[in-house]
Amino acid sequence: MLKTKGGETHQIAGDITLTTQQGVPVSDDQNSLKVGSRGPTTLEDFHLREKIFHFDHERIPERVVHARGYGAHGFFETYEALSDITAADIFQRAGERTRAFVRFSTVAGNKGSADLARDVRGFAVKLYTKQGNWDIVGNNMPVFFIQDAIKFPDLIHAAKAEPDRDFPQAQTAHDNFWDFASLMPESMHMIMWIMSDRAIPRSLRFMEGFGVHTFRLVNSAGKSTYVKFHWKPKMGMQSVLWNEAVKINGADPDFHRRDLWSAIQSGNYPEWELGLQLFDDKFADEFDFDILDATKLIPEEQLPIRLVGRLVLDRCVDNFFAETEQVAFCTSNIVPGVDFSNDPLLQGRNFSYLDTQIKRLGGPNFTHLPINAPKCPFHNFQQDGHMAFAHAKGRANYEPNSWPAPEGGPRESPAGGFRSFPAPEEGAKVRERSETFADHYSQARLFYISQTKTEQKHIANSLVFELSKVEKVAIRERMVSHLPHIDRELTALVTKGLGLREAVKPALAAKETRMDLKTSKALSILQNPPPSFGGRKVGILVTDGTDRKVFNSLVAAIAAEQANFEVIAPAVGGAKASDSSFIEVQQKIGGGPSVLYDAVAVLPSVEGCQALLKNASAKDFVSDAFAHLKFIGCNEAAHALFEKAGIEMDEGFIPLESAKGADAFIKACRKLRLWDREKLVTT
Ligand code: HDE
Repeated sequence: MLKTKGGETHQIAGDITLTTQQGVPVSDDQNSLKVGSRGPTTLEDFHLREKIFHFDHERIPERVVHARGYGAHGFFETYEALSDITAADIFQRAGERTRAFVRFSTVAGNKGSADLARDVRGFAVKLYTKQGNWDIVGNNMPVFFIQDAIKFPDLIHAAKAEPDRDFPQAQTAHDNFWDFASLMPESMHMIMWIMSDRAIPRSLRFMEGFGVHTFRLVNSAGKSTYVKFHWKPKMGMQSVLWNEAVKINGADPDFHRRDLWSAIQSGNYPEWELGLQLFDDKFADEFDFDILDATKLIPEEQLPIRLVGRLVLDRCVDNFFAETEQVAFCTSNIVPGVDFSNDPLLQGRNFSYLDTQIKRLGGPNFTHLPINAPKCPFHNFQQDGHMAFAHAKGRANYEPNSWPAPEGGPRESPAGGFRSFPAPEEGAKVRERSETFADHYSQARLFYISQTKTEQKHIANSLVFELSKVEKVAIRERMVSHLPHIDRELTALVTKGLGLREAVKPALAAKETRMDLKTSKALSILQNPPPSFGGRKVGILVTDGTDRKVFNSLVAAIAAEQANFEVIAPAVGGAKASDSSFIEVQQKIGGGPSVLYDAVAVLPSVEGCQALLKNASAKDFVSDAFAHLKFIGCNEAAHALFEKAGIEMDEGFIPLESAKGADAFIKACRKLRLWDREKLVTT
């Protein structure tokens, strides 16, 4: 360290010397160049100017939708060759691994918004195949709000903050959103999804992904098969409760990104299987709905999913900006063997994504960025533009040309090159929606009736919550007027919850709701429980004097289940266990509320618990865990805390006095929540 007149800190270079962007070594990075130490700053200070100029330009426009996101690297592994169905190179060889990058996102909130917003989650996958980059830019819900791309700007304007006041942030609970939705009956199916627990996932690792639109797979003989893409999480699905979501947003607005980061850093790599629903024209013609309508899904029970590979995320980014922020997904990035359908939403997206990248990343050369560049060889005669740093050598920058190879550059490949499926198309040029898109309610009903009673209640509760934030009564009522077409009981629950004095007259329906559709178990989270408690997290509350043996047995049981834990104590410096050994602590009480964990264990000593009784955060820890239906492992000393918090212990409390107790606790945790308790607590 140098001693200086002003007392500022100077750290002197060892191996790495600080330089300007031009490579000029810097002697002093603490002081600008001035005329006398108290005089004016000089304009010739090129180091100061360069440093501040660069800082001033650090921001790029955030994405207009899906601004808040988090990405990770990984690979896709093909289970079996699918050459009978598609010529896509990625599906030609069993066991082959292809590099992948995935970005998860919320839709409505700004880049700095909180992770647990009630929202759709983006699930965008870039597959760096040997025949070019293939982007499957999907969501965690299989349907969408609108049927035609022309309505997208309206949908997003209505969902995001209102333009005069710039709030609310990352919430649909406001007049503009529900005004728009209630005037768009086609959105009702998606409304059921976003009002369900699917919109508040516990972890990005525990949610499904969907390509949403119908695509085509085309084999080398030119035969086309329609396809819907699905991503199935290996660790099962799981969501939080709404009251929990609200509190997580305060306790840890980065909850989802921290969870993904920690899982990958600790070697607990999240994994999904790619599923295909494959069908032909005959199925499409006979299906109850139009396969080009993105507000409809094809139930798995009607068209089973074939699992064809797995996606593993095993590496965090080195730099968030360079990779997650600059990654540019485009639905138009497809490869030979894959093709589009005429879904009008998909067709509009194919324009939008390329267009938005040019605005966001500042020019046409965003494909040169390492995260966006293919990993296979690529050659063309495109050149110049802002920030071009990849270019061909030599003289030929056009073709046809008569320069010999290799100077002559690349040429087209009729045999291996991308060819569009020659679907015969004809028709008058019209602005018209097909009549086959007119059934707006049948699948909204299908989704609702496929849920358990608990899940149905959550849908009703969130409709009541959101519509209670709507100020204009006419908007609330217009929204409720759609519900009779979905389910009578749902209508009654929402009408009552909103305190509407009279029953609302049902909206005019373009088509009557079909009552003959069979329920689909696959649409429910609770009817598809996870295989284990693995990947989940226990919060262990300790004090000085906590029983070491009990603590150790719990930690061992958690490890055996491949779950994780954090220790919470009065001070982050640690706790002294019963045998005077040291317990490492990750969170101070208050900093680690129980909403951050899937289950909790409360293991104070008798004296330690006396102090907890006076601690409001300790009481919140247990009362929230109880209200959020969590399993609570505890020793006898903890009972005083439950009593103080007004909790009546039930079968969700598992005694932790011995190693056997720990196993019983983890076994209970596999159910994730004690749903029966929900009758007793309303949040
Ligand atoms: Fe997007 N969408 N979208 N979208 N979308 C964008 O592209 C758009 C739609 C989805 O992590 C934008 O790069 C239109 C459906 C994801 O970087 C933009 C329409 C689905 C992401 C855009 C839709 C999606 C985006 C903004 C209606 C699920 C984040 C930034 C026709 C299948 C990708 C960007 C990432 C992002 C347009 C509808 C998923 C503006 C016009 C349906 C996951 O181009």
